[in-house]
Amino acid sequence: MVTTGQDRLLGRVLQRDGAGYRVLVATTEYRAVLRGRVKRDSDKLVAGDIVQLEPDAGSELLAITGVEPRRTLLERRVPDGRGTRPVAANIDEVFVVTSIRDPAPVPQLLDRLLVLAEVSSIPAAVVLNKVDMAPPDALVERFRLTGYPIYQTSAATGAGVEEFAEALRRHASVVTGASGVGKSSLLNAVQPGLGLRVGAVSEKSRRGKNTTVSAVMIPLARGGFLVDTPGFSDVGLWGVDARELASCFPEMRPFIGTCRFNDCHHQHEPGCQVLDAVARGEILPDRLQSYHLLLDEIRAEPEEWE
Ligand SMILES: Nc1nc2c(ncn2[C@@H]2O[C@H](COP(=O)(O)OP(=O)(O)OP(=O)(O)O)[C@@H](O)[C@H]2O)c(=O)[nH]1
Ligand SMILES: [Mg+2]
Ligand SMILES: [Zn+2]
Repeated sequence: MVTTGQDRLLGRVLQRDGAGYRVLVATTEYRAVLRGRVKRDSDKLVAGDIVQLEPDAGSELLAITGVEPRRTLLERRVPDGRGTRPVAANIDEVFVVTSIRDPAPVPQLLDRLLVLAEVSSIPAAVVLNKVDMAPPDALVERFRLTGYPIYQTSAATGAGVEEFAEALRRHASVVTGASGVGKSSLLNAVQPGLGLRVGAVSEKSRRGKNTTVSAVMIPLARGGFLVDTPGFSDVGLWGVDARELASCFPEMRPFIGTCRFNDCHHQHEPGCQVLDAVARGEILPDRLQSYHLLLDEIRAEPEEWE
């Protein structure tokens, strides 16, 4: 909640806007600019940040004089590089969105985005969009054992949009996923009149065209906030601890710590309970494969990154 404290005025950053920010105070939107000490940290402010504000003498703008500590931070990690780019702050739930077709789903990317949510300690859910184009069954099956909530939606027909909208209420959420999967379309379906730009999927490449270019937080009429993000398909996981990766796969968690070897990486070690669970059908081979790929990637990182 954004409140007026004793003599502190707090607002919520909706979006970066040129040199300033669109900031929401209660239900009124203002433009605000950084002033003084916080200016140094200016490029670090993101949608969802709660900022301290003061009237800016002689202008209609508000001055941002401080930033409240973040409850959570979703960061995009750039592959093949050390950089992280903050995407959204103070988020309660990450919705990883994929289309069933056009663009074709990339389960590996979904696993990456889910791991990213896990390492940020933010609960995640899966949204299977464009169910009007093809049956979602294979993807439903792929994520069934993870325990993540699965929403099946069509922004085109409205199917499943009500259930999705219900899940957004009362807290702050973000939609992530590749370009063209229908993130902005879904938001438009949840909140008619929003008018977010959507872009056709390229006929030639069958990929999205990066229509959304910056993260924007949208106050929802029914309560809650939703951040729309630009689609990205290159998600690195550098900096994630190899020993913690398995615990970012919820269906593996019950077996971690029960393997014969304490430092088991669940690859081909004897007495591995995770591998046994895969053999019993309690973990899908495809998810295990994702885990192995990400593990190799994390371990291949140069020392100096650690
Ligand atoms: N058939 C069908 N088309 C959809 C659906 N949702 C979105 N689309 C179409 O998919 C295309 C991409 O939609 P966007 O909402 O722009 O996708 P996005 O995920 O926001 O893409 P970026 O902003 O580039 O990350 C548009 O042509 C939409 O009309 C759906 O449920 N069914
Ligand atoms: Mg978009
Ligand atoms: Zn093991």
